[in-house]
Amino acid sequence: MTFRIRNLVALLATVSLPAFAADLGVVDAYVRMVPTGTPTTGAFMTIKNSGSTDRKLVKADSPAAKTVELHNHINDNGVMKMRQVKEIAVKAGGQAELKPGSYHVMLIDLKAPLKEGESVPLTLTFDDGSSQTIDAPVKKPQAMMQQMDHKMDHGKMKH
Ligand SMILES: [Cu+2]
Repeated sequence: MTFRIRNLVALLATVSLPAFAADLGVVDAYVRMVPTGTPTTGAFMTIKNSGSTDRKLVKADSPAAKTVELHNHINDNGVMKMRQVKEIAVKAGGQAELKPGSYHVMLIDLKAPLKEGESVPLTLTFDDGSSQTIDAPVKKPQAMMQQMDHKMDHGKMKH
């Protein structure tokens, strides 16, 4: 009897864990191309939650940068500023859009210059303890985005 229960518990553990993590999917991830010598850049993506529980992105990591932070842009009296945030909500049945001018993953102190066409590995950790590693291709921002970004005050952060 004990043996059977133990087997059942082991079986449930193997079955339920991957299914749980599969509720979260990342699409359209990319890292913004920056000129050589620029120490920081942003990573953007859409995180979809097909599950029935609200989730939060709580941490991001990458071997490409010394420091990786979750950021948001806020409008401070008409000036856009970046702020570090503890988490980014991904509502049940919804999605979180990480995009220029909004939430993003900040890569600080890049270890090597970015090259267009290459990919940067990003590991995203969620509040349920699950994590996934994705490859985000390095892309040049569209001209309009670039213009918009240059008008932004990034505070003490060098961009
Ligand atoms: Cu930022």
